[in-house]
Amino acid sequence: MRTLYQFPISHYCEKTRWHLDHKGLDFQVDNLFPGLHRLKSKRLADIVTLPILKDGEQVIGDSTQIALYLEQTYAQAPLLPEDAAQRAEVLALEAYFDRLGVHVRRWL
Ligand SMILES: N[C@@H](CCC(=O)N[C@@H](CS)C(=O)NCC(=O)O)C(=O)O
Repeated sequence: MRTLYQFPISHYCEKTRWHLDHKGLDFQVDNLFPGLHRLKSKRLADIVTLPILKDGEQVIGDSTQIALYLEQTYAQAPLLPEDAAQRAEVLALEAYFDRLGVHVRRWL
């Protein structure tokens, strides 16, 4: 079974939900309480942020790492283009919007 440890309101967690949905992968969510989530996130992946995905025995933290893991593990419905230049561009855009996300969160 796949479990996504998340905050429902987090845009990083939403990004991972989109990736799982896009690949047609079933998952259950475990909604954690902000602050107390660190008890579980530290134990699971030794990080303090969500999302964290548990896929069988695999535990992956960070929405970007989860996307790369899904892409490598599940071939269907690719998240990234095959062309190397386009792939690099998508990853650069993704990193850019991840940084922007921090400012959006602060503003909200
Ligand atoms: N780079 C991380 C950022 C995730 C992130 O900042 N998550 C926030 C929620 S929007 C979080 O878990 N914050 C909790 C904390 O810092 O204690 C990712 O892409 O997963």
